[in-house]
This record gives sequence, structure tokens and C-alpha cells, in this order.
Amino acid sequence: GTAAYQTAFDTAVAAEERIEPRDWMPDAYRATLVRQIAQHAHSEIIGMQPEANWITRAPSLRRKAILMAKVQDEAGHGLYLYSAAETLGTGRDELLDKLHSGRQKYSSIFNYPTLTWADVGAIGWLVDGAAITNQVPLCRCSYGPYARAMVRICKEESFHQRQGYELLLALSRGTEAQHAMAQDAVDRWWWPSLMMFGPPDDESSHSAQSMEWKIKRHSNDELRQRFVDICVPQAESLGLTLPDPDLVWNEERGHHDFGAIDWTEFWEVLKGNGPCNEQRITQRRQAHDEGAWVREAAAAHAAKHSEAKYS
Ligand code: FAQ
Repeated sequence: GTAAYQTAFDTAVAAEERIEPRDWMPDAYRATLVRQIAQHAHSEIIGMQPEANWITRAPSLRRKAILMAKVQDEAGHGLYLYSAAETLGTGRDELLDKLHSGRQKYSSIFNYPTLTWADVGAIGWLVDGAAITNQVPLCRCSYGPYARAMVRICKEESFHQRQGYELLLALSRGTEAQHAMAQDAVDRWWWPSLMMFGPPDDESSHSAQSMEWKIKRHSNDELRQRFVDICVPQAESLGLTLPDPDLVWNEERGHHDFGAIDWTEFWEVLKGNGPCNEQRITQRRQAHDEGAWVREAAAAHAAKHSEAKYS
């Protein structure tokens, strides 16, 4: 009966074994994975928008080639993640429908505008940096298909982070105006990047259960702290400052203390009231509608192909 299945599942999770698509799993485990993986997939494809905004205005051929490669990688990450979600029995149509109707979320970070070229650098350094910090532990997630997708995604994210850092370094060492543009971008992206890790632990509704299931390996606040500690020396080498007067090394804790995050802003963005929420979802729906002919053609081709094979 179910009790025996539950015991087998608990034993496998405790032994650090992977749960695979055909294994029995509790309904709530499946639902949590679909929620998190779908949100992650949606973030990848919505996250293409703010940077794609700068492809036509990249300052050189080299920068343009790098940026195009990065945005294409994000489309690829979306595909790996939708495939991982599909192994849990939820179709891609359903997931996209939920995104388009606001029933599933995507990361808060992609509701902020990219005002200057330096924002492409700040996104790479901070947003991809935060993404890697969050995702490296997900390579050890108890659900096999998600963990394996993360391995490849993390390798690609490392390149993304590196290109952002290198871009900001070039601007920081450039003219006075270029340096100021880099600083302004970091000033605007720093706090939203800290919010990417999710609400503080005492307001994180899913953390305890997800950690017990070994989907999450660290709490939101732990990963946020790790990210702050990584960024401080990197900001120094960049010659840029982080916009937080309370950011200071705490010898006793062995970590940096940092200022209070504006959680009201975070929850407002989640409710749809961020600066770009409406623009992002409108553009996503439009892209989906404009791609209808591709899906129809692919389905027609597949049908023809399978007829030929079996007739
Ligand atoms: N934005 O109980 P928790 C990328 C929601 S990186 C929006 O702590 P959980 C790469 C949460 O869903 C970005 N909503 O939740 C890239 C829940 O609401 P619900 C994507 C958020 O799941 C770079 C409620 O708050 N990465 O795309 C956020 O245990 C550049 C309570 O929160 C991932 O998705 C947020 N920031 O922990 C691409 C990583 N935070 O569902 C393009 C995988 C929380 O009950 C360009 N996800 N919420 O209605 C995770 O690790 C987790 O889901 C957390 C949240 C840590 C994000």
C-alpha cells in the first residue's frame, strides 16, 4: 500500500538516492517540483527580454556575438527545464498557459528595466551570479531530471557571469562617463538581486518542507549571505561600490553584515506591480501567438513522419 511506497521514498531521499520519473512520490513532492521547476523555466524565457533589448545596440560586433549567445543559452535553459517539468506529468502547454494567465510566477528580477548598456554587465555579474549561487546546490536536488539539468545550466551560467564581470570591468576602467554608467547599473541591480533568493527564512512558506525533501539544500537567507560575501571582494576588484552603507565585515560571524531589504517592494513586484511586469507578460503572450504557426507546422510534420513510419 501507500505506506510502503512512502517508506521506500523516505529511505531513498535519506540515502541521497535520486528520485526518478517512474518512481512513486508523494503528491505534494510532485506539486512542489512542478511549481519550482516551472517558475524556473518561465524565468529563463522571460529573462531573455531585458537583455535582448540591447542586442541591436551592442557597442561592438564582439559584444553583440556574446550577448546573442547568452540570450540563446537562456532559451535552451528554458527547454531543459520545461522538459524536466514534463517528466512529472505536466504538459508544456499547460505550464505556458499558467504563465500567460498569471497562475504561475517567474523571478521578480525580470520585472526591472534595462536602461543602459551597463545593465547588461550588471545582469551578468549580479543576476547570473545570484542564479549560480542558488543553482549549484540544486545540482544535488533529490529529483534526478532537475538535478541533471542544473549541471549543464550552471556551466553556462558561469560563462554568463564572467562576461558580465568583464563588461563591467571594461566600463569601470573606461572614461568617467562609462565608469558612472557602470556604477549606476550596479546601484539599481544590487537590491533586486538580493531579493532573487526569496523571502527571509521566517516568511518562506516552502523552505522547511523542500529542505526535508532535499529539493532545496540551503535556506534563502543562507544563500543570500553566501552571495553577499562573494560579491564584496569582486566589487572591490571592479572598482565599483555596492549601494549599502551598512555593508561591513563582521569578524565574529565570519560574514558581511548588510542593510535591510525592502520586502514591501519584493511583494509588490510579485503581485504584478513592478516597473515592467505588464510589459514582460504582454511581450511573452505576443511571442507565443506569433509562434503558433511554428507549433502547427511541427505537429503536422510529426504526424506525417509517424504515418510514413507505420504505414
Ligand atoms: N521571484 O517559500 P519560498 C535565472 C515566491 S535565475 C518570484 O521561499 P521557494 C537565470 C515563491 O514562489 C531566476 N517569486 O519559495 C537567468 C513562493 O510563492 P508561491 C530563476 C518568488 O520556492 C539570469 C513565495 O514567494 N531561478 O532565471 C521569488 O521555496 C539572467 C514564498 O517563497 C529559480 O527559479 C522570486 N525571487 O524558494 C536567466 C531557481 N522568491 O509559489 C536569464 C529555482 C520566492 O507559493 C537572465 N528556484 N518567490 O506562490 C528556487 O530555488 C526557489 O523557488 C526560490 C524560492 C529560492 C526562488
